[in-house]
Amino acid sequence: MIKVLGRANSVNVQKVMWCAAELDVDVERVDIGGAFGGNNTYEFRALNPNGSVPVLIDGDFVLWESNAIVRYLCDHYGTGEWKFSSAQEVALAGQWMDWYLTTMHAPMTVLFWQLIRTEAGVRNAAQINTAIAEATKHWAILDQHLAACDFIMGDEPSMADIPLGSSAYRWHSMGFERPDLPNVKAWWDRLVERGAYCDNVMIPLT
Ligand SMILES: N[C@@H](CCC(=O)N[C@@H](CS)C(=O)NCC(=O)O)C(=O)O
Repeated sequence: MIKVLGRANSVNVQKVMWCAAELDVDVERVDIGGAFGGNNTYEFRALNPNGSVPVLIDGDFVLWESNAIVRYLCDHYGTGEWKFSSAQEVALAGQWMDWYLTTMHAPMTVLFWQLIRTEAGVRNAAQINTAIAEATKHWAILDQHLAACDFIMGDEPSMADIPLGSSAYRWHSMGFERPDLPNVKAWWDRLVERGAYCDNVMIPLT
């Protein structure tokens, strides 16, 4: 059976677990990282020299970087909308996945650390406001895209939805005044209807 090393409340682990559940792939997840530790051992760093989670072990194949793992799972185990047949579809899905990583992840991480991991009395309001403005700019781009489709690649969910969709739970659950982005909200409501999403992504933030 495939193993995923990583704690369930890591957004990067959630991407992988959500994807595996959508593909109906059985996964044994092992709690590593955060309060569980275990990611700074010699054995773990032999698997992932970064000491970060998730790590996927599929037989003798080892892979780290959550987006790469999602791509591998879809390519190797996906069917239907979970496995693209054209280079253009793969590239477009990759565009949104990479965009999340290079653009959206940073302000969303500031918000998460400030609003969830930092006590109310010592939060940095300037950092929070800058991150909200930055993230809003990016979510607005997705909102415009989603005006024409139910999911990022069209009528059905696909790997393109995984990174942004995982982050969307945090965006809609953290306590701040959200701008009105109706298409992003409607897309998130569609994700919430999916058991695989609820079970693996909608894990209490605190
Ligand atoms: N770019 C990497 C980032 C991995 C990463 O930073 N993981 C965090 C959890 S979200 C981690 O391992 N933090 C240390 C820990 O959990 O102890 C990926 O997408 O897999």
